Amino acid sequence: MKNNEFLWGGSIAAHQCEGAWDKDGKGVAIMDLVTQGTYETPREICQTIESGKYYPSHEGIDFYHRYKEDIALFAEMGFKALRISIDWSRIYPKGDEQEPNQLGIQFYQNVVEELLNNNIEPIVTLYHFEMPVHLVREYGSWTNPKVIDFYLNYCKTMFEALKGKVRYWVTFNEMNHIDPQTEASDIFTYIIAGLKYTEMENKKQTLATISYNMTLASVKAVKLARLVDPTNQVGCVFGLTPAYPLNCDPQNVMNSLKETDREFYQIDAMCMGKFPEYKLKEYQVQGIDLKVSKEDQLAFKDGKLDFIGLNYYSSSVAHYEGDENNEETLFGGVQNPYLEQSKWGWAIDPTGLRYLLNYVYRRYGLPIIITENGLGAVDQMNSDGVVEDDYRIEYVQKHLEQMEKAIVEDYVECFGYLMWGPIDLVSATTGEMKKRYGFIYVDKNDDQTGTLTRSKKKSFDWYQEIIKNNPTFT
Ligand code: BGP
Repeated sequence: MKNNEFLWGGSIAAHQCEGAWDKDGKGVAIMDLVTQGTYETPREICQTIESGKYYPSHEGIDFYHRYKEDIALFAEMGFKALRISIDWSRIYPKGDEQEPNQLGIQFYQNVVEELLNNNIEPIVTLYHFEMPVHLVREYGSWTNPKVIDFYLNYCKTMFEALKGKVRYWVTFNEMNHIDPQTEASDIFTYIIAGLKYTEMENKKQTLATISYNMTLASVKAVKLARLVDPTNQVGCVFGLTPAYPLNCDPQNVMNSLKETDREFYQIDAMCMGKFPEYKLKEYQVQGIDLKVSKEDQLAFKDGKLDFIGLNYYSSSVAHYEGDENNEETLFGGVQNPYLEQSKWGWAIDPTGLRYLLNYVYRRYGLPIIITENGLGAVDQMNSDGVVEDDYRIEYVQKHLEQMEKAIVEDYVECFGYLMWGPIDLVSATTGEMKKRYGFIYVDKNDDQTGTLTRSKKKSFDWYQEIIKNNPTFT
């Protein structure tokens, strides 16, 4: 990447912050039908909007109306970049229309303009769990290749609408959680593809098809982006969790390698110019029917990524066969006795970030941007109305130290760090507000009280200093 300066900033997603879920012609997206949950209780997925239930995406933090105020705060912190997502259902309310919704396009043009006026580089994700519900009901979501065409049509609309303004595009967020090899939770498959795992008939076949079609959609979108504007830089974002071996028993080391690699076949397909043979063989053995056509082969060749986005929150420890006493963790595997966990059970492992950066860079040799990283925590205001979030500062500081080591000592080409949720927003997995990540506090509570007023936490000034003092790494 030819940036003179390191892309410091943050990442947000439409359905977690915008609100205005039915304003200005927006259609119903899959996340608009998901209620709030908690750590213990999964979010409920509804068929229709039922009164008496609370759907967090409906109000979000009202970024839709307050984006100028929020961008001003990001600019004050010194952000060089902000990753936003476009809600597909604002642009094509049902997903299969001929003509886009101009008011939806206008909103994102306004946001991008505001960012550019504040010298903040927009990094735009085209799919961060925001699919029009109609595409799920009428076409069966990503199981149907027609949805690839609708997606590409939507992408083209946005590439053209933001041409010359947006340089960095992201085709998908975290499609790697769709994995035919493992059991999934309803909420994970629903978030990504609008389908409940338990209701899938032939689970492995369905997941493999969804995953393949999304991967194909991504490489086709890369090519399209370059056709519209050859200066476009296109990446895809993956949420990766390195799996460590429990000990040096070679079998455990092997298990951990397999566990880590499980999430890489889509990246292989997007970076190596072909859908990996090893995956097709695996599918064959498992009775999964998947054919790569001649046309698809060309698409994989033509649509290699320019950069890789990494979302990193945690490492895990691969399953140890024969030891059933170890407690399962959210990321699978067993708990790591060397690491502390967040309140939501995510192991905190700064070194894992350096490990992952090395692993990914050595495998693909492509520039990397850290597109998400951060600590979900319960914040309390002190008597002066300030959140003294030293725990957050410590978390980010330690991860930044490891990132710096990866860049300076290991020569990994990492061109930016985007903290997840620099302003408090709705949690994707639980739908809670109390799981806060931000440097900016938003006065909103899980019982829906609060004025939505924004205020700076202690970490706000700290991140501002970090950005000021580290324009680049060499
Ligand atoms: C990632 C998602 C984000 C974000 C983050 C934190 O997987 O890309 O959308 O939400 O996880 O997760 P949560 O909000 O559940 O704490």
